[in-house]
Amino acid sequence: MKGVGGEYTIHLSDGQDVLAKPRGIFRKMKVIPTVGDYCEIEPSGDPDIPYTIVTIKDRKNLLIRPSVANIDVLIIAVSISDPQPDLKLLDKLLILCPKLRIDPVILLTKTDLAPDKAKELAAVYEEAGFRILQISKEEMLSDDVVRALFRGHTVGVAGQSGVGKSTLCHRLTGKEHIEVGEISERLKRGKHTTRHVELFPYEGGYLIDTPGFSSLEVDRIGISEEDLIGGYPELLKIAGKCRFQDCRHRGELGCRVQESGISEGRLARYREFLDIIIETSKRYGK
Ligand SMILES: Nc1nc2c(ncn2[C@@H]2O[C@H](COP(=O)(O)OP(=O)(O)OP(=O)(O)O)[C@@H](O)[C@H]2O)c(=O)[nH]1
Ligand SMILES: [Mg+2]
Ligand SMILES: [Zn+2]
Repeated sequence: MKGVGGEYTIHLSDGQDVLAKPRGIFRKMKVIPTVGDYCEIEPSGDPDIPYTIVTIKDRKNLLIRPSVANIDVLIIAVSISDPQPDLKLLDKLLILCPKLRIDPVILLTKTDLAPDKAKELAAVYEEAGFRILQISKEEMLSDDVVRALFRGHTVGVAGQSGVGKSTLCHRLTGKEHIEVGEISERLKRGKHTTRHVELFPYEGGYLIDTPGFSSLEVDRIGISEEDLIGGYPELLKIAGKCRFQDCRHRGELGCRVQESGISEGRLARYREFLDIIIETSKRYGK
């Protein structure tokens, strides 16, 4: 659940929390126990730290910053206003998710501030093939939606500063363990940040709220052309339909990208990302 100074809090299958230290072998193998890991423990004989982590299960995925393992679902929070939606960040996160075997769910927040704009944006991403949920000051996710989202899953909440990630976590759990910041007028960003990553048991799964998720270091994770297309279900639908088998949908002869129904904005961002990938692979010889 969390690790502070080499001591880890382990949430047992019976619901109990216990303290454990990793076996020395992990250090030799350069394996760092990470929040989100599934592990096995044994009694250590030390009354202060009564357990030893003896095995760590193979990970489904591992994020470096923030450091979390085995995320199943990523709620990507986007506010319709205050701050303005950063669709480039949204699309980047949507590209990243399939690469890391994470199910993305888009959460439109603050829809009370601009209901019409919210409907429009929701329609764009729904048509693209994503799951999109909406909340406002008055409206919260239904219990059924929440239960299905969390059951058996480790769920992270990502998004720009100030979109309402902490507010969501607070409304879900009713707990104040996660700070909510007023947006500072001068900096236009939230005031405080949680200092360490921590999981909270919730609805048969786990919830993570960490401010580090705002950028998720998307630019440092090597994205290939193949990964890129994974973030565009609408383009996957027309795969092989253009005149050229290897069409990149950048205005080639006989390109049928218009039939995909992709929005202008998403197509422009796709082409922008593609340019960067092509440029980078040229520079480093692939
Ligand atoms: N109008 C409106 N305001 C909201 C809503 N949800 C959150 N807010 C406000 O938005 C501000 C920022 O919310 P936070 O939950 O702190 O945002 P955050 O995403 O955790 O921000 P960081 O921790 O900086 O990454 C707070 O003042 C909230 O009261 C909403 O649905 N409608
Ligand atoms: Mg926050
Ligand atoms: Zn094409």
